[in-house]
Amino acid sequence: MASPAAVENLPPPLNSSAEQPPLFDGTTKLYTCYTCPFAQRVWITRNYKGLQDKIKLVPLNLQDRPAWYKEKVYPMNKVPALEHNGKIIGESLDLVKYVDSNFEGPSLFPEDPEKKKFGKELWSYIDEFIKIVFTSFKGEGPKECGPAFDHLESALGKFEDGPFFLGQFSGVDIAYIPFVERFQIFLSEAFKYDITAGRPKLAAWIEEMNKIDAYKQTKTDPKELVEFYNKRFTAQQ
Ligand SMILES: N[C@@H](CCC(=O)N[C@@H](CS)C(=O)NCC(=O)O)C(=O)O
Repeated sequence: MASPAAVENLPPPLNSSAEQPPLFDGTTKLYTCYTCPFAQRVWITRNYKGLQDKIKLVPLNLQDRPAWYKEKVYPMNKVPALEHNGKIIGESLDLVKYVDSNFEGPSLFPEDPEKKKFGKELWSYIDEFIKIVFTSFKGEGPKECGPAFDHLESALGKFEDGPFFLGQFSGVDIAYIPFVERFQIFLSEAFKYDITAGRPKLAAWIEEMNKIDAYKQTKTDPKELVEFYNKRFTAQQ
């Protein structure tokens, strides 16, 4: 098993002129995009479980996507998708669970019933959290999305055996971090808003997350992110 801290040489993204890697040749592949927060969840999971040698990254250039991806691999034409055991599986949250239960490495979901229950609650809140924050970018920003970050702050106070959502590091942290990472950068840049001000638990959580090698290597480039979000959200106003 590879170490979660192993620093990889990342393969370059494939564009429309790239040849398709052999399909169903027995290698497990994660079709991904280095800047996609959904795909990042599965990437962190793979790294944390030390599966760098077992799950090969196949990065795509989404702006200039190879046609074979939609035609032959994943008709939804989105990333992430995992090729495993003769099947293609999509949807990032399902994939975090799938990789956790079908591969070796440390388990990402606690057995404790109270933690399981709270984990489910946070798991079903995430899409709403993302929607609230994205919507706020086109509106009043911090005023609208502040309560969603307060919700995270209060959730982080639920278990005292660690700084993570379920105390110890889990799949729930993996589900949230790619988005909190991006929201922190963009709210600071575009609205001069610090999501950690007055939210010490959120601040501590981000700090602890930043120490996790499996995550560190997957972080997005802040400058590119700001450019991309500026185009996507503020330029249309
Ligand atoms: N619900 C999906 C969302 C995946 C998704 O939207 N990925 C984006 C990239 S960040 C994508 O592939 N977009 C390409 C497209 O929609 O054409 C998941 O959680 O995996």
